[in-house]
Amino acid sequence: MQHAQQTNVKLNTLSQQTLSTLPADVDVPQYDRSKLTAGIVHIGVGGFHRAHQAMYINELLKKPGSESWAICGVGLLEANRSLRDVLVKQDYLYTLTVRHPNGKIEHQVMGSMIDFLFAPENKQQVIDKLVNPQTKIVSLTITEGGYNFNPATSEFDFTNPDIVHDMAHLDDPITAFGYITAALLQRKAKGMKPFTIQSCDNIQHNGDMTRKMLLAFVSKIDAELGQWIESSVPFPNAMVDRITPVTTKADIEYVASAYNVQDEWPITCEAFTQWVIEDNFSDGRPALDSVGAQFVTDVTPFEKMKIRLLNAGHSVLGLLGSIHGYATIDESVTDPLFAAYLRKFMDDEVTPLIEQLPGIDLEQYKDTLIERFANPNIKDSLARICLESSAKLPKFIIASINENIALNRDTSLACLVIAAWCLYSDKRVDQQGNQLDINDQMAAQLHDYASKTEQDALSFLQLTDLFGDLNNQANFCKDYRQAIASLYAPGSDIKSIMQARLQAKG
Ligand code: CS2
Repeated sequence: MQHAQQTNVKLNTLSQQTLSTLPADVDVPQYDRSKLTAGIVHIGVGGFHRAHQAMYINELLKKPGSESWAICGVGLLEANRSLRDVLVKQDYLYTLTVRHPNGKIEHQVMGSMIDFLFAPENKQQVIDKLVNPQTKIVSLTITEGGYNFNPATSEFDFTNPDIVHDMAHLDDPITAFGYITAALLQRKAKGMKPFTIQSCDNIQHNGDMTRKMLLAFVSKIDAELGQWIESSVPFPNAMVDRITPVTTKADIEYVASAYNVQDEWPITCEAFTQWVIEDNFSDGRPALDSVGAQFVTDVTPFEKMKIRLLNAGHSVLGLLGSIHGYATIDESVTDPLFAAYLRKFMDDEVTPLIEQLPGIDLEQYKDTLIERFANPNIKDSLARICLESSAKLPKFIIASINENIALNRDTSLACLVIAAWCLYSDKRVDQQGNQLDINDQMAAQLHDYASKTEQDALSFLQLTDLFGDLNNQANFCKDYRQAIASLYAPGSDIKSIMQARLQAKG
């Protein structure tokens, strides 16, 4: 591997033309990208999509016969403008840097994306692309919040101003629901087949949830379209998994120094990857099972296992670790107390709720999770984990709390996490007084309810859109009051509180 000298030499931009200058150890697309067509339109091209679905498709395109399954990315948000600019400059190519725990690094250049439409600039172009008969699958990573459901009731939120706008202006949509509905209306009118809608977000029953939300939206617009969607649009559920931290300046510099090429938006991720998908598609599908994904008839147990253990585990470390002053997941989980707390949470407050899966050893799965979290080469920031907690925690942690309460089981480890979230939202500083940001659609409400805690210990729980009726659960509330009292005590130390809770569990 050659290293660029620290000079002012201007590096070539990564592009189709400069691919041949890359050293032999970089896995570059050898397939003819000019022959590809976009069978998949993907809405929400974040880091995760580029490390996961786009990687599987890149592997698939290496096989002859799969040319019609390339990806056209779509960015709905103004914030996607710079991504579009970079991708256009780079012929939609980018580097995936896979970092193993032992320090091994692999570089792959992904060639599976062949176009990117920046919706705010040309909405009609996006609708046309969705209507184009080449488009067989519309996939989504719009984050948990993008599905527009009330976290406590899981019902569609008709009050969202963007949704109100889209209901009245389907020719000028803002949301994924608006675009998809506009396109399906045209497909139906033209007698075309619908596309499959494939969610790749961390929501249990992500396909069912997408279906429910889309049908709620469409019900107010066109009942016949609703019936057509119900009877003919497949929404395969899927479990998706690959830890993908936010790209840093260091990642960009690393690619530049390792390969003498300028990639302005490389993606770094762990080596582990998993995709379990229900085999339910309207108009064909890529042979993803030939490149490591798994097709099943029912994904429920896989997704529950992943969301309640991995994603919840992240939130446990994210919130408790942030209060302590840790910055990354690996830093938190290499603290033996945090590792023990996480393991006990997984063993006692989640495992009994998870169905035994044939071929999966849950104990081993949990061991692997802790190893993956501890990967010292993946600097996954707690800030990323705590981002949009209001969309995540109801699905990741509160769902398990509710199930445990119904079974009369203890929830004390999860309870401290909720109390820590309250402290985080209230004080917005860690134990050393360093600032913690709340990046959350519900930031104002979170802060508002949390900031009344010193007058009313249960104030945060009264945010019923998130917590449902937890504030009426006597045992939970008693425990939560204790957690709040210890966290808010002068000079309190999160580790001693965690230790005490662990000991009380026995
Ligand atoms: C994380 C996920 O956002 C989060 O809170 O738990 O992004 C997680 O890294 C992925 O789901 C891993 O597959």
